[in-house]
Amino acid sequence: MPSDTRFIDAIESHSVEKTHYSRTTLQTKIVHIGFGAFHRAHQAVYTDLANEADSTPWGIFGINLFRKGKLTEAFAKQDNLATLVEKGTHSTTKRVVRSFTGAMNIADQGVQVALAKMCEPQVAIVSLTITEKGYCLTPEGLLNQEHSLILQDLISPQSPISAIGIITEALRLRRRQKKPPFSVMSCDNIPENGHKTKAAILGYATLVDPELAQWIQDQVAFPSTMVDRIVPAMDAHAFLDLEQEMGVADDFGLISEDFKQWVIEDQFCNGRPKWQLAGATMVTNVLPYEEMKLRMLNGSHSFLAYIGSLCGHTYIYECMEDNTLKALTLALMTQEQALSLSADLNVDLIEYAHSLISRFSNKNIKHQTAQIAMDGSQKLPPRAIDPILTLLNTAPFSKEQPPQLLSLLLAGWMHFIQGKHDPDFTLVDPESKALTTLLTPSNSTSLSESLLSFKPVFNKDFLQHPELSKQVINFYNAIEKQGIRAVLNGLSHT
Ligand code: NAI
Ligand code: CS2
Repeated sequence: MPSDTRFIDAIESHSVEKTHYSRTTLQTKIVHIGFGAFHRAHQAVYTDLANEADSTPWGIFGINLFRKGKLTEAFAKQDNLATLVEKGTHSTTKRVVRSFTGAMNIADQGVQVALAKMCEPQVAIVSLTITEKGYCLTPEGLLNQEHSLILQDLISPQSPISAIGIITEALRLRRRQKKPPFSVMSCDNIPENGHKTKAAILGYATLVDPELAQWIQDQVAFPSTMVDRIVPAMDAHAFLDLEQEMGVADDFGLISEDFKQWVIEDQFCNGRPKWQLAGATMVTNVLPYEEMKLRMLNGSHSFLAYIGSLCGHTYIYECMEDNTLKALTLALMTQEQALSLSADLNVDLIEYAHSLISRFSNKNIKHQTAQIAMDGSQKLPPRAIDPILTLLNTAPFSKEQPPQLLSLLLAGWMHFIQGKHDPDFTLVDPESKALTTLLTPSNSTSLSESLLSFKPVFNKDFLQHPELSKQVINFYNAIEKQGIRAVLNGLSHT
């Protein structure tokens, strides 16, 4: 029974959107790893709405790997309910999300408690939002066997610490206990996220137990998904805003934009909620959707994260108030990224680009450029490197005339990671150590040339094209000598 009835009374008495299905029969059928902001404002909402439309509700149990603290106990006290304020440019929806059954931190309760949860017989899906780095992949998309978490898990696979090790161990236990497997569904911004998750898990399982790897190969489904909703990290100001909107404080509460989209490859090995009843699109191949969103939305986000930060903008909506930056972002979407997409989705890409500009312009969403700028080593390959390489063979571009704005994005990242634009700068990236070493000045090589040797971002296909590297270095030098504003003004897209 919830002990904090004050919280429940407050949200009951407030005018909030809420579902009405009975939660007395709500069982954990989904275990979600990476119980961060995005999952709670996206997949949890879709599941809540699908539960309302269907007779068999699916409950979600959240697991955090590395976070510590009493938050999960506080969540139980409010009966595992969470508030969400969805803010459009002109309207706001206050919502209470009712699809959760509980949450835990492995760092507090230990991995065996998490494994026991994942082995409950009715669990049918393990989903993930663990950020790009959580998959422990090489730049080629295979398991990184040298990754520190993987090395540790290979020593003690039955007490794993990586998400990959934990899922594999849970599948091993289920197989031994003769329980059906669960589907593994990635909801991270990674192209072909299902295939990559499968590659990581099979790569790891093969090292631990080849028979188990074969069983996973035969029995477990890894649907890919394209996910979209802008959900900024909460800060003290956002929590205050949320409290004023909802009439009650909620440490689990979030503020998101009002838009949401979810495209899911419909291949599950043990059932799924009827997410289509909540507006999700079920497809046989999610790749074209992922590519469109990752390049046009996320690629532009990374452009604004680096170039916008160098211009002194704290939030994405401020970048959209900067006319030069806004025009360049639209040009990046329509004149570069849109041309790099491999399949025709029958989507009007110009209209899509304008809708993204309008979402980015939403002043009610305080999305920090610095948040998006994090983990660039993981984000740049799918958002900038892959499209550039495609565009070298796509008119009007060529190997001699590479795309300008994507090159500028890369040069912007090279400046950003030096932190000269911000006296309080800290580089947040899983490769920060290697990058910091490359940033140490040497007499023989310039910093930009030195960074071009950073393999997680600049793969050998990229380095095969001297004009491409030259264009990135030219932009790098121009930013250094003339300043970012002069470089932007010198481009012809405004
Ligand atoms: P968050 O910071 O609120 O949560 C991140 C979660 O990932 C935490 O639970 C953290 O413990 C976990 N994590 C971090 N490193 C990990 C590792 N090495 N292994 C396992 N778990 C790890 O971030 P948020 O907003 O939930 O975003 C998470 C991911 O969701 C993003 O990286 C992105 O791929 C995806 N996403 C986020 C959107 C957003 O607007 N916030 C929108 C679309 C997708
Ligand atoms: C952002 C995304 O942080 C980032 O890298 O580009 O989280 C973005 O907000 C979402 O993908 C929108 O769906």
